[in-house]
Amino acid sequence: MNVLARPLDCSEVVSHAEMANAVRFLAIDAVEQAKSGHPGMPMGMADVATVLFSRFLKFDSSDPTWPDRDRFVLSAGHGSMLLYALLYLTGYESMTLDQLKAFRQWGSKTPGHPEYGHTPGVETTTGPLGQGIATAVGMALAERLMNARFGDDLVDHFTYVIAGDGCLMEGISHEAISLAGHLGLNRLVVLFDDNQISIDGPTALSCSDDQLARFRASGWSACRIDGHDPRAIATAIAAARDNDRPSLIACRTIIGFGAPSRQGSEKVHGAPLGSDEVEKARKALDWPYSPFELPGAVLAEWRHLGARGREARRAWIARSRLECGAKRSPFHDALNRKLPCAYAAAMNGLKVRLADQRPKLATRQASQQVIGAIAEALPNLLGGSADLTHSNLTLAKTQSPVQRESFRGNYIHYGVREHAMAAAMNGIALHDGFIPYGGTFLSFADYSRPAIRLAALMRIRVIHVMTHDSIGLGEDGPTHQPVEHLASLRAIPNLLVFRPADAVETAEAWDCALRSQTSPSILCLSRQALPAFRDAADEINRVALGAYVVVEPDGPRDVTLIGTGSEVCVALEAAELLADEGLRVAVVSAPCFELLARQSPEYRKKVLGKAPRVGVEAAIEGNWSRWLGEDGEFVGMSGFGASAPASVLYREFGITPIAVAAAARRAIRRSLEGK
Ligand SMILES: Cc1ncc(C[n+]2csc(CCOP(=O)(O)OP(=O)(O)O)c2C)c(N)n1
Repeated sequence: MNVLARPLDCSEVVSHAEMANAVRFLAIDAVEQAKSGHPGMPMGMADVATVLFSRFLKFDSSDPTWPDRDRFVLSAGHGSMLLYALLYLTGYESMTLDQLKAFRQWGSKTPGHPEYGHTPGVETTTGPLGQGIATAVGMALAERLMNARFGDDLVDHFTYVIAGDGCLMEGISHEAISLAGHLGLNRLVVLFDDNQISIDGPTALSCSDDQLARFRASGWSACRIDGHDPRAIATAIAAARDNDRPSLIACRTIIGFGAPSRQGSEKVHGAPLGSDEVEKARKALDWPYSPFELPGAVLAEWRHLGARGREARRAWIARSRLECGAKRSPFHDALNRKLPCAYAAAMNGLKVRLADQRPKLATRQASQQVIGAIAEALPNLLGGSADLTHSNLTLAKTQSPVQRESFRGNYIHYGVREHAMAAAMNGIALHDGFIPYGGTFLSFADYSRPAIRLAALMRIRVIHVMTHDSIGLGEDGPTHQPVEHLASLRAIPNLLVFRPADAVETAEAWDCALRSQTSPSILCLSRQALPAFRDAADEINRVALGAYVVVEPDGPRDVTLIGTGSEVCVALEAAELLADEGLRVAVVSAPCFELLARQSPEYRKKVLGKAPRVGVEAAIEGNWSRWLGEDGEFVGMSGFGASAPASVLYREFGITPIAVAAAARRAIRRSLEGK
């Protein structure tokens, strides 16, 4: 038991039941007031949450971001009122009673599902089932990695998760528990709301898994308890904390506990109880108070609990001063999201070298050189791949694998678990201490997409290295050739999708991704070698502009050719063909549409020009029309690829300098006819 463990009875004057009922009724009343929400889960899990928060969770409500706090993840995000009630009761400043009364309303701190960055005390955004538990695996992993580097005095906390049947039914949960079991993440404790009910009715309608056997098979310890018995809950959590494996505690609960005619049924999952049933629940649970009213002693006891971690936090601050001194230390550096000076020197040195040597490289190879050049300057860079290390080229020579025997490594073999990798990277970024990047093929971005979307929503720095970014990968064929992926990823708000065209651009794209503290990034990289066209005579990061002019003709432009990634060199060759005919052709490289959209209208006009435009990208057209305008032409894919050598595919699908030149002539002709 840790120093925060408490005796079983909450206090002399307030019983466990009263403490738990405070949570229950705040949830009931808020859902009732909002006329929408999910009362069943908070009512069912109030006992478990009360025991966790009152006896085990290490936190200080006055400092929601204290680095050594325990992390609490409500994976069953629909039960958000459970979390909001706890934040209010334990005294988080921003969570007032008025916020609970404004549950699910515009501008409130109490949105329908918990949102990271919106509500202090919410560790991660949840709602899409299964994401929370997988994100928590990343948090628990980050804790072990930080602990291995900085020791128990600075890093020594648990990650607790409340997950429901839905979370465990989702496929991502399996990838996540398998990874956690493999790595032996013993600081991870999952409290499973084992109420056997989901929206359609009893889980028996659709699921007959033996969850305990399933978790045990993945290397977890697992037990089942009565989720309404505080002693059983406390005993199980204490045992879980004392375990050398991650732990599942299946808490058998009654959904909607206390609502006499609805408890135990799906009817209480996602709708207000209604005033009659609320009255009955008040009688059944002996809670004779009006909506949002709390007995003073109960609130006082909860507030006392919310401040109980203050001592532990102060002791931690004292220890960290002793360990690290007042000045900067590696520990502070790890938590500081800014990049160290040594990084800028390493990155600039590489750019100069690449510009001098002008190597013909696949951009995945260029990326490997980037990682190699910056890894030592960025000790908190944490690499990995979903079993494609040798294709993604994500491993630097100086990196070593993370293993359950040693968390001192800095490269994670995520296994063939793209979705869990993406969610774990979210958890690692949320935990703080590391900049996670992970590799897979671009065509498998769809496997990771729900977690990528959450990273964008949460505004966190996570870097996806997605190689084999077009038909240019060749013989593996259409299953592996992304065509719609660029467009679909570009559709996610706040996601930076980079498609660098040569080695210098690849370095610049990495630089942008590392500096983007509030956006996740996807680096889309080629399998095939690409010629260098950039010299880096100056230190300006041109990729950061989103698009820039590579070739500007003398005199007014007749046409502007815009390419991304491997098709910039197609545009450059097309420009030569057209120039031979006396046309004045500009070529623009557009490695990041999102960053281009953030530039001033003047800059965009200057780059895109007034002349007709032709876009070229070995992918479907998607949202290119924004850059090409009404009169523009697009040269790319209109369906799936095929299995053949890359050069044959480019020829057969008509993504060639000749095709681009022909499109340019058409665009010029049309524009002349229109004048
Ligand atoms: C990925 C995903 N699919 C579907 C939903 C919609 N949904 C929300 S809760 C829920 C049922 C979850 O059941 P369970 O975890 O047992 O929650 P409980 O009924 O116990 O509250 C569903 C299908 C969702 N939020 N996320």
